[in-house]
Order: sequence, then structure tokens, then C-alpha cells
Amino acid sequence: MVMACIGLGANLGDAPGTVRAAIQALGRLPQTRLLAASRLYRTPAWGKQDQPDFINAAAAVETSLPAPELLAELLSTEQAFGRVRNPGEQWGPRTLDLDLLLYGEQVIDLPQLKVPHPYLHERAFALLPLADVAPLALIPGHGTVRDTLAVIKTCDIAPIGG
Ligand code: PH2
Ligand code: MG
Ligand code: MG
Repeated sequence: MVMACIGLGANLGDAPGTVRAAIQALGRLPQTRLLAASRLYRTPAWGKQDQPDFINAAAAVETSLPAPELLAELLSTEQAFGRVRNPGEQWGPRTLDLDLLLYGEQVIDLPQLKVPHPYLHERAFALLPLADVAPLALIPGHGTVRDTLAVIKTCDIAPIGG
């Protein structure tokens, strides 16, 4: 069994409802148990800024799925929640994005899967929720989630009520 951490993001449709339902769906994946879920955060769009704010969250799961199989489950869960991928579009709006942020302390460098997520250490919208569920988890090559979060700007991000 491995503890994996998943980042959730949405900025189309009922984003808070989708993120809450997706967290529950993670707990129903095969060979996988939900350990913890973060608060939901409203976050300004990063990278491509002319799009609606996102709702972001993170979940920690315990799984015996190998990382590529877990990724495949995440992609099919995105589709089940109505995700449509536009070829060539990076960082555009989406109904649901599920990113494999951490898989234990493993470094994975496959064409379709990089773990830790390559931008994790510089993204407050991913680190702040992750610190709710796994503050002491190690981001290989960087340090703990808590220490990595301490050196980046987070002031424009706030948890939402409910
Ligand atoms: N995801 C992106 C690009 N930009 N910005 C925020 N605030 N939240 C996201 O989840 C996000 C983003 C690509 O996956
Ligand atoms: Mg993403
Ligand atoms: Mg993604």
C-alpha cells in the first residue's frame, strides 16, 4: 500500500459540487481508500489568467494500484464528470482536473506521468490544500509540503465556507 496525494481542480459548472463529488468518487476507486480530504479553496487562475477562478482541493488515498493504473482511473473519473480535453490547449478551463501530485516518495518519469507533479512546488493552489491532508509528506527534490509552502505566496487564496 502506498499513500498517494491527488490534486482536484474545477472552474466550469458547479465547481464546488463537482469537487466534493469527485473526492467521494476517489474513495470508490478499486484497491483504494480515502484517507483525508482538504477544505475547498477559491483560487485565481494560474498560468492562463483569462478564465474563471478555480475551486481547488486535495485528497490523500491509500492504494495498491500502481501509479500508471491510478492515473488511468483519475483520467476516467475526469471523463465521468464531463471533462472534455481540447487538443493543444494547456491550462484552459475544465469541469474537473485530477492530478497525481505524490505517489509515496517515488519519483516517476514516464512520458504520460511525472511524479511529483512538475509544478507542485511552485503552485500555492495545489500546496495549500495538500498541506491540509499531508503537511509532512515529502516532495522528492524539494522538502516537506509544509516547508515548500512556507516560501511561496499564498495571500490570494482562501478556503470557501461549507
Ligand atoms: N490548473 C491548471 C492551470 N491553472 N489555476 C488554478 N488556480 N487552479 C488550477 O487547478 C489550475 C490553474 C492546469 O491544470
Ligand atoms: Mg492540473
Ligand atoms: Mg491534469
